[in-house]
Amino acid sequence: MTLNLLYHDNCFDGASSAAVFLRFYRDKVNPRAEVKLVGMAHQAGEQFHAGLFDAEENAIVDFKYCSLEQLTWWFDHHHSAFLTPRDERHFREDRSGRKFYDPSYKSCTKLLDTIARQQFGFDCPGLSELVYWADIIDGALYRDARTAVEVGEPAQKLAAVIEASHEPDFRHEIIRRLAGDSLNRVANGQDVMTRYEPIARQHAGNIRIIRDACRLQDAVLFFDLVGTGMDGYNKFIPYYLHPEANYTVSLMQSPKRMKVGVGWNPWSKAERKHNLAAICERYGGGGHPVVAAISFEASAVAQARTAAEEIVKELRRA
Ligand SMILES: [Mn+2]
Repeated sequence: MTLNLLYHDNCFDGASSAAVFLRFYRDKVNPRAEVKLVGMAHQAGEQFHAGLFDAEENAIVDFKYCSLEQLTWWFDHHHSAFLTPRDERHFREDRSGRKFYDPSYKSCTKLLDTIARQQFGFDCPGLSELVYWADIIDGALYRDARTAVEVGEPAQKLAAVIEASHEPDFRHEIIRRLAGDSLNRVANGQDVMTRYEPIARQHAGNIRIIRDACRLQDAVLFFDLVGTGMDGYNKFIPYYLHPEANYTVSLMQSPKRMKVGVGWNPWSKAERKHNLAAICERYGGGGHPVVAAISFEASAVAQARTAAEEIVKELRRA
């Protein structure tokens, strides 16, 4: 019996969802399943190819829906879960009882754990810490920006390691460990801590780069990171530097893509008037109402910059 488990890669909620699903599947469906883990990244153009679904069972967690018949399990909470209206129709018509979507959840991990518990009698107290932290981290439920940026908790350090990791085998190993061991033991592991050290140094550098690059106007913070070599950052840094900002828009370049990131300050006292996922969907991107992104081809710097500038203007009008 084989299972392909596709999950949102380089994301703590994605890894946690994969770990909870793995445990659930082994406990409630098939303890002897041979499981292949496949990390999925958002990209411009075609998202799925048939080879991803070549096992007897194929599951996707914390990632977009796919209407291929080979998909047998699906759990997601992203606002932009469907690539096309046809995909959404396909999901609404599904009667398998194994595909679940609820964008009101802060994390896919919590959604999965809740449904597995209520509908499949799954009960694994050993995972409760992981579910708790996935919800805090993916839902940005920190007390304040300082707590989010200081990265004091082992779970936050593990999240930073997963987000920055370029080692798929290591990420898979972490998921398999999280499925069977305590979050704290996994997060405090020597191999996680060793990988966190350079990330902590880079994090400190990122704070300086963003401080220098950002421009605040009408409570919208914009920063262009093209040319800085930075292709990722702790998304709370902007609000730590500028608590008075309501929105941030950033532009980043990595070897694989240009990315426009858009976020709402989770500690803002103002009323949010925009759905950021809906704004990004207009440019082929997506995400959640409070944090969303658009991917462009790596060479499309001008196109991405134009989109970022348009979004900044739109948010400033609020
Ligand atoms: Mn998620």
